[in-house]
Order: sequence, then structure tokens, then C-alpha cells
Amino acid sequence: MSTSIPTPVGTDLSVASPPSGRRLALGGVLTALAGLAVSELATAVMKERVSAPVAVGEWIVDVTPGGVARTAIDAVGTADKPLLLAGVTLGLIGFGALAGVLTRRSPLGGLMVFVAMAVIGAVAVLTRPGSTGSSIIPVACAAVTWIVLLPQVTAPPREGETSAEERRRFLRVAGLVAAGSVAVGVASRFVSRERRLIEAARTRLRLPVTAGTVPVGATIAEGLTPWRVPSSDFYRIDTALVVPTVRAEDWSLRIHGMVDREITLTYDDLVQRELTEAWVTLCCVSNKVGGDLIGNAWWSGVRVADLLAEAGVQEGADAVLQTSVDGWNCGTPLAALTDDRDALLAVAMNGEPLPLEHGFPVRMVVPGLYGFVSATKWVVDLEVTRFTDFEAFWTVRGWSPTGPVKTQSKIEVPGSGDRVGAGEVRVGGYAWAQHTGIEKVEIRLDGGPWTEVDLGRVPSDDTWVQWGGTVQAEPGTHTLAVRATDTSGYTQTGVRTDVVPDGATGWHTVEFTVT
Ligand SMILES: Nc1nc2c(c(=O)[nH]1)N[C@H]1C(S)=C(S)[C@@H](COP(=O)(O)O)O[C@H]1N2
Ligand SMILES: [Mo]
Repeated sequence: MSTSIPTPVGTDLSVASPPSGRRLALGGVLTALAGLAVSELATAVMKERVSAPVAVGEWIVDVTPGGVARTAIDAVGTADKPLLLAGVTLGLIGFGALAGVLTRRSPLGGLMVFVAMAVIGAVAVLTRPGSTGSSIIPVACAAVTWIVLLPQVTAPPREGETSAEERRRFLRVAGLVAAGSVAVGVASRFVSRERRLIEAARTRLRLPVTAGTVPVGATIAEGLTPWRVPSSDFYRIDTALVVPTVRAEDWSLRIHGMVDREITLTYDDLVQRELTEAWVTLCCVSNKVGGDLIGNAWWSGVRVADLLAEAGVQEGADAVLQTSVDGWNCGTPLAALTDDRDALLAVAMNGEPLPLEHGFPVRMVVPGLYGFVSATKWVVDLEVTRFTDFEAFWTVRGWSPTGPVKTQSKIEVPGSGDRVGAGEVRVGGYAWAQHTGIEKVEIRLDGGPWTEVDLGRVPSDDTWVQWGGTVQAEPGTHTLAVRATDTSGYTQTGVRTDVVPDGATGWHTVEFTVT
């Protein structure tokens, strides 16, 4: 009796041999394109000016002798950019194929080609004007994709695998990589297109706002962060992987919950109301002592107190649950939104419509509260409620339900580790106690007596205060500490606490050397 199983027609039961050169080349090309797609998405998400292939293209133009570049541009005219990009992409495909084939000898050989491409990409990106260290993140994402995928698509047959099985496995992996790349590529086009459209509409917006003038005397020390932080340098904190893109004409805000009359406002409704403008310093509860998650800007917007009054807040409410279009939410004490402070539904920052990453088209700004309990970006919903009836995003994760800003100060000059000349050493920094106000700032050298320093002028209690002075220091290493006293009479405690759950305490100190 025969024990052999009938062979299905067309199935190759021979033991699989190592993948052919063509197959390896295809695997390398798919890997290359997958990395490209990932880096394009990262570029779009990070809003980098140039993608890695564009950077490589610009770099090639840079290093090409002028005459050659001019002749080439003359020959192809305005097609130079698309041609250059196509060339870079073709190069990528070619090197991908080479990398695939090289894996036949050793997996490392193929990987080295990709590593070399990543290095070229990184150098090209970093030599572009306006690039920063983080500009290489898209290239790094591509490198990781390449290193992970190449061994998958060029894997040799498994022990005992038949040719048919091996072939199916390759097709499955290759199909997945190809489909994934297309999906990522489409997503990156979508992200960048939507961003471009909204960015263009945002720059066309004309709002009845002013740019604010930095008060005379606000700046009294040199070498510090500007008293008004330019929007492009303003710290950014949010949970959004992709910056939400909301068109002004699609935006609306619903005010509801424990109110007599629900209100729904469009963007036009909002900007046609009376706008209030104010300097407000925003800071993050995660700001460590001496950290830079703090910034001061000129905000223009509508007082939320007026809107809440129109809605008619009901007895018993003590909170407003704010929700962003991206689902993030926070709870704000009702009192902070209804008292006389400038709690604003802001539409402009430093005289321009809000930058996308700072909440375009509308965000909340509340003087005196940390951002995590007040400064909702892309805000679309305000529900008047009670703190006992909800838990907000960060509260669920162990942070405090409420977050009044803690009185703090920092030294910016000298910087930690700085070397300065002997004699009078200039020192300076900032102190803040938003909506309370700074009364005085003192510094202490090497554990000596606390001495008061000069304070810059401020327009209200809602901004940070610049401080400056000098110390006499002998050659050697010194420690400088700072502490602020607010207008309630409270002097900063020296006890260092962590940022969780409601903000850090402690004096900022820096060590510097006098030569
Ligand atoms: N939608 C949304 N709004 C948000 C956040 C967020 O994660 N999502 N983070 C908050 C926090 S923790 C801070 S400190 C401020 C920071 O605002 P900025 O990025 O404009 O400086 O935004 C607040 N608003
Ligand atoms: Mo924050």
C-alpha cells in the first residue's frame, strides 16, 4: 500500500533553495521604499521644512560645481526639482536593490548599504539652513524601518520549508511591506496637504488684533530668553502625535452642562465679539526647577467669563470640563473662568492667528493655572459641571485635579557650567507667580546671605518678571541660588519636590566657574 500523499497539481514540494538575486533585489527595493514612506510621514507630522530626499537633492546641488549645476538647470529648465527628486528616489531604489542582493553573502552587507544611506540622509538634512537636531528624526525613522524590514524580506528558507511554502511566505511579507508603505505614504500626503491648506488659510486670516508692545523696563538683564517669547520658540506640550488640523470655518464651540442656555459659537461669532488682549505667562506643571517649559506671550481673545455669564451658570457648579477636538480634556475651577482675570478663548498669539501647534483656531488661556488644567488647545467643548462628576485626562494618570501655578524662579545667566571672568559677574533670570504677582527676588552665592536683586517692570501680575543683578566672585567654582517671594508674602520653599502631582518646588541653583 502506498503511504504517499497525492501531490496537488502545480505545488513545488522540492526543498526551498536560497532566494534568487531577483527576489533579494525586490526585497531590498521594498525595504528602501518603506523607509522612504515612513520618513515622509515623520517629516509631515513634524512639519519639517524639507524631507530627507529633498535635503539630499539640495545637498547635491550645493556640492555640485556651479558650472555643472547651471548647465544642468539650463538643460532641463523648471523640471530641475522634480528631476532631481526623481533621481534621488531612483538612487534610493538602486541602492535598495544592491542592499538586497548583498544580503546573499551576509545580512550585514545589505544593512551597511542602508546605514550608509541613513548617514548621507542625516548629513544632508543637518546641513540644510534652519535645521535643528530633531530634523534628523525622519531619517532615523527610515533607518529603523530599513534595519527591521531588510532581514524579513530577504530571509533564507526555513529548515525543511518547501519551495512553495517559502514562496508564499515571501509574497505575504512583501505584500505586507508594500501595502504598509502605500498606506503610510498616503497618510503622509494627507497630513501634509491638510496642514498646507490650513496653514495657507491661517496666514490669510485678518483678525482685529494688535501685536502688543513689550513694556518699557520689562527687560533689565542681558542674555536671557526674551521677555516676550516668539511664538516659534514657545514651548509646546500636548499629547497629539499629529497636530490637529481644524479649519476656522469648521470650528465651533459648545457651552453646555449646568447652564440655563446652551451656547454654540462659530469662529466668526467669536472674532466678532469684543476682543480682550493681555500678556500672560503660560507654564507647564511638568516644568522642573530651572526648566524651560514656560513662555510669555501677548494673547488676544474673548473673555470666557462673559460667555459663561450669557449661558447662565447654575447653582452648584464648580468646574468647567474643557475638551479638545483631539479628545484631550481638562477640568478648570469655575471660579478661575468667571472672576475678573483675563481667562481668554484666545484666537491670536503675539498678534498672529494661533499657530497650529498652539491650538489653532481657538485655545484657552487662564492666568494663574498650569496648562494641564486650563490651556486647552483646539478647544471645542466647555461643559459646566462639578469636579465630583468627572475625571480629566491627567487626573486619571495620577496628576492633581486642580493646578494653581506655584511661585517659582530660575537663573538663566550664568548657565550651569559656564566659565566667566573674575570681578563683577552679571546674573539674571525670571520669577513668576501668575495672578498673584512677584514681590521680590533674592539670590545667594555659595550659601551666603540672601540679597535682593532688581526686578523688571511688568504690566500685570499675570506675567513672569525678569530679574537681574551682579555678584562679586573670586576665581574658583561657585554656586548661585535664587528664590522669589510673591505678593501674598509667600517665599519659595527650598524643599525640592517632584513635578507630579501638582508642580515642582525648590530653589534653582547653578554652578559656575570664575577664571
Ligand atoms: N488639546 C490639548 N491641549 C493642551 C494639552 C494637550 O495635551 N492637548 N496640553 C496642555 C498642557 S499640559 C500645557 S502645559 C499647555 C501647553 O501649551 P503650549 O503647547 O501652547 O505651550 O497646553 C495644554 N493644552
Ligand atoms: Mo503641561
